[in-house]
Amino acid sequence: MFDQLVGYHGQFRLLRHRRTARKAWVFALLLVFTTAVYAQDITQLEKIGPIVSFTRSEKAVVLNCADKSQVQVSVLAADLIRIRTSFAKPLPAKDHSWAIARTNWATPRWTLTEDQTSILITTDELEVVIRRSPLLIQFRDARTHSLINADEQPMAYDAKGLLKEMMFDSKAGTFVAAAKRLGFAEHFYGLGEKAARLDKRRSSFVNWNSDTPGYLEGRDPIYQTIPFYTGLQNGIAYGIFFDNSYRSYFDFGKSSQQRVWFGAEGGELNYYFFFGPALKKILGRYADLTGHMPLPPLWALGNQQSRWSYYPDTMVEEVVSEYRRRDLPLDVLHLDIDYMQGYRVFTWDRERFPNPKALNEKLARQGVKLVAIVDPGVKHQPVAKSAAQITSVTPELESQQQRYYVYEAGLEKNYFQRRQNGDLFVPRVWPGESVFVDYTLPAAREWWGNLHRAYTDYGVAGIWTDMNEPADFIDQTGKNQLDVVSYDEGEKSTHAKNRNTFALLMARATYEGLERLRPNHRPYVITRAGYAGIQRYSTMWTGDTNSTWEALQLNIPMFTTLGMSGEPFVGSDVGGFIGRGNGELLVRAYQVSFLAPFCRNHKVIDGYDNEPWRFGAYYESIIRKYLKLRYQLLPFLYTTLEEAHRTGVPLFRPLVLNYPDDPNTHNLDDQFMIGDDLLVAPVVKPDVTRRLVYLPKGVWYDYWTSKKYQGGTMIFVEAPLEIVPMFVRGGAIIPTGPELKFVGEKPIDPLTFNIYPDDKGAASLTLYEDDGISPAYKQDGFRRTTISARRIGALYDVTVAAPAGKYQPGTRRFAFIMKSGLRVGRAVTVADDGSPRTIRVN
Ligand code: MIG
Repeated sequence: MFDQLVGYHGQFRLLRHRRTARKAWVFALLLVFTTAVYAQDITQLEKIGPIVSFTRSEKAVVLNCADKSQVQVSVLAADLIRIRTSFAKPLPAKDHSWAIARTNWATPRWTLTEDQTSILITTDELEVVIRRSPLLIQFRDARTHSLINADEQPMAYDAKGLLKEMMFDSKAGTFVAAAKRLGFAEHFYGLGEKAARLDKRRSSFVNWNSDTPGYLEGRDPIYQTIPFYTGLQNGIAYGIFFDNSYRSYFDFGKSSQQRVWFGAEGGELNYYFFFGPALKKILGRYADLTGHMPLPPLWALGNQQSRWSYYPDTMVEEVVSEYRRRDLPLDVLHLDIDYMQGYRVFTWDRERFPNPKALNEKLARQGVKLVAIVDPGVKHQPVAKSAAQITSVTPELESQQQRYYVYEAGLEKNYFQRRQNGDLFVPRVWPGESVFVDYTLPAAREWWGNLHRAYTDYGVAGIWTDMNEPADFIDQTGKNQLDVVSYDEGEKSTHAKNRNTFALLMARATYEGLERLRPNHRPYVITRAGYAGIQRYSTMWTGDTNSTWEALQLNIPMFTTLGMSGEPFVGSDVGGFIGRGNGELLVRAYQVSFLAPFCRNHKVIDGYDNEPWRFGAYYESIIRKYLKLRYQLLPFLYTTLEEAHRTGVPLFRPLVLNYPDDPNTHNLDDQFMIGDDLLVAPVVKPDVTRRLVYLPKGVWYDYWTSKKYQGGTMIFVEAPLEIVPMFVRGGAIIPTGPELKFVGEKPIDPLTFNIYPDDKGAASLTLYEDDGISPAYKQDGFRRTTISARRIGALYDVTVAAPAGKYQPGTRRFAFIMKSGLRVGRAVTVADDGSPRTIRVN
């Protein structure tokens, strides 16, 4: 075990060493890397030939080109067009992507017209103008005919192998690329998990899932691949999802003033074009296409605590009792890799955890749930000679010294990845020599999913999937894996295509397994790596950050960017993972994360302790205040999370999502909003106690004082360590509940509606509630209650409409309170009997 730790920390040492002693070297290296990216001069590539003929079907137009290329332009919806191109050969019959959740679209009405120069496809919302020679595609707004997005050059491919040298995997395939004109005032959002600022204009990126501990701003690629972005210019937004899992490249006007381009080292030039003009509408369509995030259990919004690693079981109990003793709320504790027998997944170390079931029952009595980490690496452990087979029905509790049941079963069924020559692929990860499952095999996914009974049988409530880039200590870049073959629906494709989707399929296996094992409980999965569509199966966190201010400054742009990329349930190790934090940093980190969907404090094995109380009572008391506030805000957070599930519009938002027409929001990434209504402007620098806050147009109220502001301007506010500046949008009603030690500790009674009127004296909310645990919400097991307030003279009438849905919350009280300026009104409390009514509030 020790040499593995050294190995892990060796990685860090190397990074640190290079940073200091060999700065010049790093610089030279960086130059090589960066030029390697920019050197993909796509203008030199072979451009697709002109159109010679086309065929039209009910859903699509297929263009036949002079060079034998084919382009399929499919109309999926009035605002969603798919472009699928095959160069110098006909489109293949196989058309499959792991990212896509929906392929059966009800074709909208559309028309096709043509003249000598162009072919025109028109839907109710879009015009697709396809020039015949050269083949150039433009997207226009069908109502105004104005241009939204245009090819800057014809789609291209590397016919002559000009880029082979520069490709990461020269055998991956043929480089394909598309180029779009760059707007003078165009801004770009999305691309998933990037260690970068919010607006991606003038930046370029690579997608290749990578284990990158201690990453700094600018490090690229990191863990995830979400090849989806939105462009916004003059209030008009469109989206492009380049659904290609090969190593891919995006350049938003970095290498040229003229163009945005994207390309990949193989696969098809296959992309989806979404038209807004609203950003929110695009995120909704993207969710329709790649899957809506299912609702996690409500307790997933609770506070979570982790470290690498809490063991033995008595230490786990100690952490929980410390939380309770200190009156800090807690719902979840994470078990990192040391609960296993020698890092063997689906086993328990009986010395450290003699009775996992009893442990879970004990924790459950205190309202705490366990989440266990599961890595993809299965220890490579040939059966010891003479060892008798484990016949126990609970092999996870037996010693695996002689035989390891997971390895044996997987090998027998031939579920492990192999190299092209048929050899088992044997990477090195935590257990030492290991093997990985080929998750493209449906039977392997099912097997893997079912293995999770080794956790659920003992009451483990969620699964944390890590190392799924997949990381390999032999070589973290993936070079050692290039000849690994996956079944891939019979295509038997190599790593070049499958690396970026590995985590997606592992998460899918896990999610579907949990669904089968506990059909009445919503699965809770957390992942580090992912590909587009990951939101269907898993929530995510941003991996191995540093305990530094620089790392904290990345939280807001990373969370908002993930939200703009179809991943609403995000968070980061609170206070940072690597190194030693301090009280001020930890408090400021909580002032960001107490409103993030995933709020988990976590720490590396040798890092200085980081639990909320570690830096003394002063800092702890501030953290307590924010954790308690998070629990009070749960009705609001959950209502907003359900919106993310239903509409694809994330909970944790950049201001540009709510105010796309306001240029002040276009690159604003030290503020965020929760839903439409709560604006938060944390301090993410040391020794700073005041800051500028931008309030968009409209009425705003200081959350702490209810002081009223007129927006459309910057204001200067005090932000001592105790205070995170927060403002509520005039027109909002924020529902809150009582303080809780954990989700479900007691009924939400009274449920308080904090009413913040707009300048016309109106405010409204549709509260969402359900049982918080079962999948019944997918049918009618929910309750939506619309509350609206309007000013009548000096008083307000608050109307509660009849609730919709079948969920019954039980008897409780509703309290209404006006927050209309410095004078906060008196709460008016009524019993909620589910009947519509109007209440007078002053
Ligand atoms: O090689 O499981 O990002 O959260 O504590 C390191 C040990 C493996 C990386 C994860 C981190 C976790 C750690 N893991």
